[in-house]
Amino acid sequence: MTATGRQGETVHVTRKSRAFARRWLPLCSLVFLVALLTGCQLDTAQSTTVIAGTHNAEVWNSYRVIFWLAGLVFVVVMLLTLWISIRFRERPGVSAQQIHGNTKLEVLWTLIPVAIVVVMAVPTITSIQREAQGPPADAIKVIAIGHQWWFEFQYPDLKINTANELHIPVNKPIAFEIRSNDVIHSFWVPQLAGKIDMMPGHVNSIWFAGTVARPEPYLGQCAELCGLSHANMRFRVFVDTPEDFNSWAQKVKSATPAPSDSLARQGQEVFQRSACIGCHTIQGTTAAGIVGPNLTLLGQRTTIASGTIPNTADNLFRWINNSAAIKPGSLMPPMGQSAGGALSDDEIRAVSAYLLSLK
Ligand SMILES: [Cu+2]
Repeated sequence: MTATGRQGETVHVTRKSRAFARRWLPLCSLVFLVALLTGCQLDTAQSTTVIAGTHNAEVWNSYRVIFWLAGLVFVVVMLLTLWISIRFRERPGVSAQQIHGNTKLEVLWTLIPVAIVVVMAVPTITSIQREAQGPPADAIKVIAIGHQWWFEFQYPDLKINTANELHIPVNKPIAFEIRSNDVIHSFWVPQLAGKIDMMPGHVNSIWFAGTVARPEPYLGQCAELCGLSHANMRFRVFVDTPEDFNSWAQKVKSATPAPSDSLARQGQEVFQRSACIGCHTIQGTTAAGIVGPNLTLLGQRTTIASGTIPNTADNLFRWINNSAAIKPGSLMPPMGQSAGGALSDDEIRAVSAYLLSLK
């Protein structure tokens, strides 16, 4: 091929690639942008980058160093790759260049990653050491127990046992003893702390203080596949002001259920003579079962069914009637006659009113 021929061919190839870029670049950019935005979420309820607890703050210290370093590595490597691909590419009259055995370069790109790993290791190791020191002596002890598929919370010093909705006072360290009653679960409140496995036959521990008090709860959930309703195993953490926490704890401890209206009274009577009391405890009554969640002050909780549906009369009716229709695999047998249980619709409505009256 002659020199002119090669030149003409080059011009032709350049034109073709420009046309190709003009045609596809906008579309590719759009696809990339859409893919990028699908990762965005305005609802940050389960974002670990919203820091509302001491444990998350500790993790965030290491995370942001690693994140920005990884970002820097990405950008530098991409730019270098691009520059090298263009600068040393094969062109008419110029063959592609390869570099072999450049000792200076080899040493340089070995030392840089080592330095990066050292920089990442420092905050990581110091965080691990601080966490390993354990909770301060004045921490409130809470035993968190995973069940298929709900969370039990015991405050042994305060003599409180509750389920699925945890209350803690702001800026007060809480020392958790993490256990499981059946299979492996995982305790995780993205904005506060975790994840930490809840294992049968083994006690794990974690401690943190909630640093931002607010009326809305922090969402928590099981983070270890634990069976059919794993996705329905959620809980809520209320970080209260010290006054709110004390009045909540006082209320739970001194709960003496006395239904005021006749429907709730009828519900209490149905509850007491049914299978309910074999599994559930309601403080101040003869119901003392420990298989299912403790229902003391259930009327105060915002949700039922392990944090999956709002605590309303209609939802309580649906739950008691046939819990497995809401939470597949639920270990609570269907209570409604329509689902093979012993209670009529009226009786379930009365029990719902009774449970809602427990405030
Ligand atoms: Cu799970």
